[in-house]
Amino acid sequence: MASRKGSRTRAHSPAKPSKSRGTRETSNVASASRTSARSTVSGPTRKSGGSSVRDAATAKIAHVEALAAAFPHNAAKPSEFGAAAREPARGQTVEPGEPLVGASTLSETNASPKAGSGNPQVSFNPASGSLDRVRVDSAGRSLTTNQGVPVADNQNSLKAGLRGPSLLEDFILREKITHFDHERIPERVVHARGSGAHGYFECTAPLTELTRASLFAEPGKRTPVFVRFSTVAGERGSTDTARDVRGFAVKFYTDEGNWDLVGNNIPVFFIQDAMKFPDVIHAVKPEPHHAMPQAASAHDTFWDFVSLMPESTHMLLWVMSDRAIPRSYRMMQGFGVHSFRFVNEAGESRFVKFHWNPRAGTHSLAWDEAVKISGADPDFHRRDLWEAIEAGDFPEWELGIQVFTEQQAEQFSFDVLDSTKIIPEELVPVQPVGRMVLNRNPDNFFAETEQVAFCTTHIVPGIDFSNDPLLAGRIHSYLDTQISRLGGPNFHEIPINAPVAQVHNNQRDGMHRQAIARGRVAYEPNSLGGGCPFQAGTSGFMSCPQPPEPDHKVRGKSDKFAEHYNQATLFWNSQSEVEQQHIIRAFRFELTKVQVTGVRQRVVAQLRNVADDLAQAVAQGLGMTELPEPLPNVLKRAPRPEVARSGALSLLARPSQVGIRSRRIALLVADGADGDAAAQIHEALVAEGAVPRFVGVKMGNVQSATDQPLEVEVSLEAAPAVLWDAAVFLEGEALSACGNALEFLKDQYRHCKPILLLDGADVLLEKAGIPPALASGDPDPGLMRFENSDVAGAVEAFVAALTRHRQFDRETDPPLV
Ligand code: HDE
Repeated sequence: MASRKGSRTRAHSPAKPSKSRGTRETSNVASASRTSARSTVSGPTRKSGGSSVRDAATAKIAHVEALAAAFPHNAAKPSEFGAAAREPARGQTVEPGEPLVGASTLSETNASPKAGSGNPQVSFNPASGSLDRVRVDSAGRSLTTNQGVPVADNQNSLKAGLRGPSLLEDFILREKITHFDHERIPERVVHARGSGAHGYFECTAPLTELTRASLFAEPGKRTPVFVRFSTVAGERGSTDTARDVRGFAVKFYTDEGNWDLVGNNIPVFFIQDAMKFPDVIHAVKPEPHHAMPQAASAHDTFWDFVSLMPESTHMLLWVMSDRAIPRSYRMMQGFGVHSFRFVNEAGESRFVKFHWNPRAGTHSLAWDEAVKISGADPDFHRRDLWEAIEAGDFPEWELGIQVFTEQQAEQFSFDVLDSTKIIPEELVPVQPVGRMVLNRNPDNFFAETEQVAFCTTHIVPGIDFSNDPLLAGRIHSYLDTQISRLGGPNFHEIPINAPVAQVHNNQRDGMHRQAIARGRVAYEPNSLGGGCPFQAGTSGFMSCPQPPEPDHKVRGKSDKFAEHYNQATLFWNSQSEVEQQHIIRAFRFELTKVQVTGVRQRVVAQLRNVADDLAQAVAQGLGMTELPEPLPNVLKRAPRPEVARSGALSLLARPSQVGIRSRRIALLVADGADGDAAAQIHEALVAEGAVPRFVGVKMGNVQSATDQPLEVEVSLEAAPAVLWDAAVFLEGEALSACGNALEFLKDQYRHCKPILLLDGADVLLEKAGIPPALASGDPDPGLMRFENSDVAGAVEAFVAALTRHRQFDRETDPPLV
């Protein structure tokens, strides 16, 4: 028999078990009331006398009676109705006189290494909190079965004789194989391919005027986050660098519960109403008859659908832009897309849109590069994120908000509930309010990144939904999908999903339940649990009241939703010339893959409503001799857009704020390279935070001209040009004899990357067929030739070019080399 540790009585304890307090005598049954306590059927009609209480069982009965008496009726009931319901009352609650009142069993004080310490943690749910409680390490441990039984032999199955048949009896083999057979769970319906990391969000500006959300309460306040980036269309094992929207989902583990901001790297969406989501996804996914193509929108069904859905036009411009082939997850923006609401302590609400801006700047791949990376390293973005965090180069974003009122929204030419529209920053500026830093890789991909469950319904007091009809569908979809993906309604208990805030409710049971609820009360209102857990009243989550719409129950959209092209034109006009060219080429590529000419025609007709120069260029690329008529416009007269050009929409608007940190640089070496120059360049680039590596024709050492051996870290065939941001050729002449090196140089050139050439530049350029100057005759600032004696000058020019990322002046269509 174990004793309860520490006194747990309350001052107002109605019945005080005198000497035996703190000790439950679970044997020694004596009095009549004690006898009734041993029965689980009925009990005394009169209360047992407090003074005669001597043991835990009768004490519990007395305390329960006292609790029940404290609730003569449901005092909170009136607050459910009429005007009172606007301010829900805090639930009625009475503190029980003894912790044992809430116990499921009097025997809970009997300690055991499994059942627990015998000292229950009252008002506490250890299933919430940090991941330390479930992290496993096997150092110094022997192998066991899942039942903890040590395994003697992990090499051989059990057989009847050394050459005999295996035995069904081998429970160890069967447990191992059975678990293996069930290792996979269904992949996400969309966004199946992704990578994640832990970090924190730090509030930099207090937002108490706008929202009561606790994470924005004071500058310096940090909230843990887990972030998952993803592509949309591809399956779990598909390539990272497909042309696609990127998911940007952030789970904030706030002290008032989890908030999931499940956004994308593009601020608009293809459709306006959730009703069309299965259609757009079916159209973009591999075609159902032959399951092709994987992770690509370049096929008939996608373009057939979107060209019949003019509201997709704006999004199509973004997806055909370089936004859809980011250089890195670390170098892309994120957006909440929908208008949400901020609600302050006084219950006042305003609309809010969320923006993530990367400190590393917004940078993208070249399309030809993205295609080649898919072969060279399909995990390109996953590796990049992992390596940056391991190296201590923590990715960072600034969180910005656009806040506006209902009255402002009414003035806009577009509807703020329409997710195919942005709010130009010229209309509502983006104000910075915090920063997010990703500083820890997961321990285990499956347990964390695969099992993390984002839901738009995970929202905290101070934030609320708007009536965006796309958001409404998401509110249903995410919770629903996790139930089948993660096997039941208890996915919130999987450690990566569990909040750090305490969880207390009356939800019970279901597949894979982890929490063991103490006590017998699983309903509310109750008196037997002291009213707990009680409703929080106005300190809890309160939905923001919204004025009713005039016509109830209608399937339709407001008139402003019918304008489909203004913002597509705005996006087009806001791009630099280079970006426009990339958009044209992306449309050309995608539509060339479309086989039905009528669909191609329809897309060009759609583009005529955006800009004729765009439609014309795409049509030319497709060999169309005549431009089709523009698609008919739903609106007779489109409203005048407020903004004709918005600088913020160009990727070039956000250069790197961290210089060339984490940029991967190939230092190509061959016999005869200047070892001193190689070492100096390497050192200078490391000092800038870049990641230079020696690349050679094959692994091993090359003999430098200065006699010290240079060790090749990776070969040209294992790490081709597309995996590097820039290259330095230290010994051109020797390298010019190698086809792989020439190919490397050509790709670096074609993808507009900075190239630094030292010894033997002339012969190398000549053999690769690379023009030493731009087509205009001007020198190519990204193609740098230096004497070995001027390493300092070479590095300076190289770093400056790399900070600009690409040398687009060099680009031609088709490419020169
Ligand atoms: Fe999603 N989306 N979505 N989506 N979405 C899912 O939830 C859905 C939409 C987004 O890393 C699914 O857990 C509907 C917009 C991200 O785990 C699913 C609609 C935006 C992720 C789902 C949308 C997103 C998802 C699939 C239209 C940008 C990955 C698996 C009404 C604001 C989260 C899952 C992660 C995932 C439904 C539209 C972003 C099926 C019905 C708009 C980043 O529930």
